[in-house]
Amino acid sequence: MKDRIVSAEVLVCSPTRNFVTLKVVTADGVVGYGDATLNGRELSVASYLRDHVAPLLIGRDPSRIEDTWQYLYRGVYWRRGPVTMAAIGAVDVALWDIKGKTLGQPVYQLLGGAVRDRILSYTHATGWDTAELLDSINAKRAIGFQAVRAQSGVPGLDSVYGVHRGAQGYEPAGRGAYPVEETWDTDAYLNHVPGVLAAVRDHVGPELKILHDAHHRLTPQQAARLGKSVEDLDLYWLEDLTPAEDQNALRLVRQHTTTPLAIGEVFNTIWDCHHLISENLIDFIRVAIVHAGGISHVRKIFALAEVHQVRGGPHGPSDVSPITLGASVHLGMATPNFGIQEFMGYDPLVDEVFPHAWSFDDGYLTPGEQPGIGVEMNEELASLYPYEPAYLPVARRRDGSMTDW
Ligand code: EZ4
Ligand code: CO
Repeated sequence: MKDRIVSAEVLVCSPTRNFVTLKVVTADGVVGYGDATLNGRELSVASYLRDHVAPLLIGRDPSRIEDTWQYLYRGVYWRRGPVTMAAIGAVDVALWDIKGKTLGQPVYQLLGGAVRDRILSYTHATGWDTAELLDSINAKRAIGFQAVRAQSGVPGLDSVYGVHRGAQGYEPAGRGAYPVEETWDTDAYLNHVPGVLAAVRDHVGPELKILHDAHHRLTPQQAARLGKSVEDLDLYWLEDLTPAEDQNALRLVRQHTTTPLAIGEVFNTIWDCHHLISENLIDFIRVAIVHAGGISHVRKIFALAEVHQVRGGPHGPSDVSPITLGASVHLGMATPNFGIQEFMGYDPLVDEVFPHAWSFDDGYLTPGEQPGIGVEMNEELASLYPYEPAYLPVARRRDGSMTDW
């Protein structure tokens, strides 16, 4: 007899930061986990799942992954958007996890099997000044990374995206009832950052892959100027140069520079990026498995990208759970045009709450051979860390007007 879903439960926990997890259980006792974390808006996805999706899952055949995706996407009328798509993403990953466990296979095998032995990954290096940034890069290289995202402070600004405060590693979300307000000055940033990236290239030599994230803060003209000014540094990519809503913004940038462009961590569907991909306006598409509808949908985005020589470079910050990272690594193993996986790393407590078969070694990630996604949840430990309100910062220009964070 066909197995049936008998429960779908939403687990919200905050082991150093908030995570939303969907736990799906079948009549045969198979448990699948999906990540539904949407940084700073966690409870909205928890409610969407708990109040509107979980009841519809009960009694469904868990093997019908694509049909369930279509049911939750097309069956709602109100399509797309980060909340809806993170909820669908969580269901999708939980069902792939169940399928893998039911068939006794790691998910990458079900996606067609390995096309590579391991997944190249990059991590974040950060410093308030160039000397500190170079130390941070040295430390990341010492643990094996061959690709590093370099972010530095900007003279005259007290907080800058991607740069840590105090002794802790960088974590953009801050606990508390209100978002932190930061002051941002794009001119100061543009005057400073090309010199920093040049110093980084000079320090590391030609081999290390260097990436940089402008976090949606530039106009197309400013972005084109930045791309041009760092062209000789042979960056692996410049990320999120312009706000991501405007799919035409990168055309001007493209016309002026050969620096590779990456975008898409805030995209939810293939409809957010099909133009960028099919018009060859980007080199890397950065959708996260959780925020773009799960493995089933991101697989389609990557397939479209393959036609246009665009590579996958999924988002992998600390705010997507180890379940999403595992799902991303499985998909990467089976995707010919996969480029690189962001791997910010997790607090040891997060690794303990989500014990995982995936592992990092010598700059590469591998999914492990555990059936399913290979990430479980220590629910008892998680329950000791209840949800805490936390927000990403907001940014204002020097004149007080709001700008993109
Ligand atoms: O700011 O995940 O490339 N990585 C990033 C991240 C994002 C956060 C937002 O939740 O841009 O650090
Ligand atoms: Co980014």
